[in-house]
Amino acid sequence: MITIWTYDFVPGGENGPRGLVRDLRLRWACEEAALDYEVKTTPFEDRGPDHYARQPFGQVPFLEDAGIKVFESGACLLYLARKSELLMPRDPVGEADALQWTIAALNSIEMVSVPWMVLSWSEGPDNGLTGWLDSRLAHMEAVLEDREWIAAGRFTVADIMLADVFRQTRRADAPAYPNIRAYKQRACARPAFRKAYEDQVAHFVAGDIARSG
Ligand SMILES: N[C@@H](CCC(=O)N[C@@H](CS)C(=O)NCC(=O)O)C(=O)O
Repeated sequence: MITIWTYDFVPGGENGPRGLVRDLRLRWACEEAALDYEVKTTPFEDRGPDHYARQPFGQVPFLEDAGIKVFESGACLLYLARKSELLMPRDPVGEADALQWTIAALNSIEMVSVPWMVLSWSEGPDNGLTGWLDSRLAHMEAVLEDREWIAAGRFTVADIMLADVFRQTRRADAPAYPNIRAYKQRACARPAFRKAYEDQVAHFVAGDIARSG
């Protein structure tokens, strides 16, 4: 049984992160591949030594599977992808394609989209990183012109990562990016995504009830 860790609580409300916490990436992969998993929690507010021993930055998600411990959502996704061809093609060409796009989502898009988001809290959506982010999104808009999924001609773990990176980036919803929007909608229409999303939201609602009760 795979165990996925997330927080016991994150703020709710319109701008809260419920539905966006990165354990969703892991839940989604397990749902796609019908892998058995459970979800456990670590405190959001009092992050203790146990948490830092599992995730050196005190973040989530991290996972455990038969004594193997993995942190970083990208590493966790690639770990899970080894368990199912549904997530990662077994032919070397398809595998390399899915691998490169998983890393590109993290290291060429999320590496600017997250700092852009943080800057936008203080400086607004037109900030010093907007040009860089727009350039990455424009390239992705062109790449997605003629693809249903990003790698290997079919849905793979790379789509989980890429679609979720887009989900976290409000800028990706701009009218200039219809292909990105359509791609994100396709990904989020998948039953495995819906289940992962609804379960995560329900998890934090249940946490509210436990805290108030
Ligand atoms: N690079 C990390 C980022 C993890 C991350 O940003 N986690 C967020 C939740 S989605 C978090 O724990 N934020 C609280 C914090 O950074 O203190 C990964 O992909 O796993």
